Amino acid sequence: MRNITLSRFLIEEEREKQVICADLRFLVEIVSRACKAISVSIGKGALAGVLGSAGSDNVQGEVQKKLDVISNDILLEANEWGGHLAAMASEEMEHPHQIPHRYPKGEYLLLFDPLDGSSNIDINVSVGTIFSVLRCPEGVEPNEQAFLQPGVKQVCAGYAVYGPTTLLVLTVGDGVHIFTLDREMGHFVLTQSNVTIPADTREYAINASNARHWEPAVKRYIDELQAGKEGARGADFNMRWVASMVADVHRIISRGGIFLYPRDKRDPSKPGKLRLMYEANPMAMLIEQAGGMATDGRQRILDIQPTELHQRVAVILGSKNEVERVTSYHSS
Ligand code: P6P
Repeated sequence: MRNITLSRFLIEEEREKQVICADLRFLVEIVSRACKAISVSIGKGALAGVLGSAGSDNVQGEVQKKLDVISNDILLEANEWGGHLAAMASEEMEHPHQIPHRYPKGEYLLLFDPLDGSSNIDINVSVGTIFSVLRCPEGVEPNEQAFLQPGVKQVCAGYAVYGPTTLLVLTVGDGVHIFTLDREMGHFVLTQSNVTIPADTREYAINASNARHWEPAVKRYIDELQAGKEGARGADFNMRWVASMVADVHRIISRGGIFLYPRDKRDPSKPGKLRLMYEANPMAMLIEQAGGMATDGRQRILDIQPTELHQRVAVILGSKNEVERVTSYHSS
């Protein structure tokens, strides 16, 4: 597996399995190159003066870190000239980014959270880039409406995690594959293919400081985990919360677990904190492709029909049997 680069993997997916076409292969390669550039920027940190806030807020009303803006710009500049995209959408931009008239357009819509978990940047904790690819409907202007497709319509999803190593985790609908950045050679090398998530787990991830805001179903589920051997589950559980979705999801992709960012009562207008189009949907596709499950507590995330580009959603994903259990508590 050592010598299978991302490019070779994509060529073989295209040639031998007809799973992807040349334009989608090109798109993934361009995004991977942008993630390499983001990894280099992050790696320089304070040495390049890229830490700290950019002095602006994004459309979510969140303080933008310098690296949020840098990462967003890297992805826009890398993708706008290639002729593979109809438009792009980002957590950092209120409206879709149109392809400049001087460049040709393609059939794909690229959505991304350029630097998820960026509140962790200044404390040197893993962060990541999350991306999702849809087809632009035939003959449709690539405005916001064109993006509002349920997650089942994704043709590709992935994330880069910038940690001790930089990894690219990718699915084009044919399983989940992990590539490690070989910094000396400057390319991603396939290091794990057809990743599967165990159906059971003894590890959960949730921000427990929100417990008083949770719905009864989540409260019941977490209380049972915390009751351990003496409780209804008859087993002890462990908890992890990195507060960087990419890092928490990568742990689940790597060894199983359940991640919950449920709806809570703090702001009824927000059915959760995480965004559907460029966080929940790509992660849900990856989790399902790896044999896991992803719901909002009541329905499959990938079936949700979006109404707004930046809409939020409750997220419960990971090991199938645990996600099924906590989802069943919502309906009982
Ligand atoms: P909290 C990062 O800001 C993020 O969007 C996700 O990456 C992460 O899972 C979540 O928010 C953390 O939220 O409320 O625990 O800080």
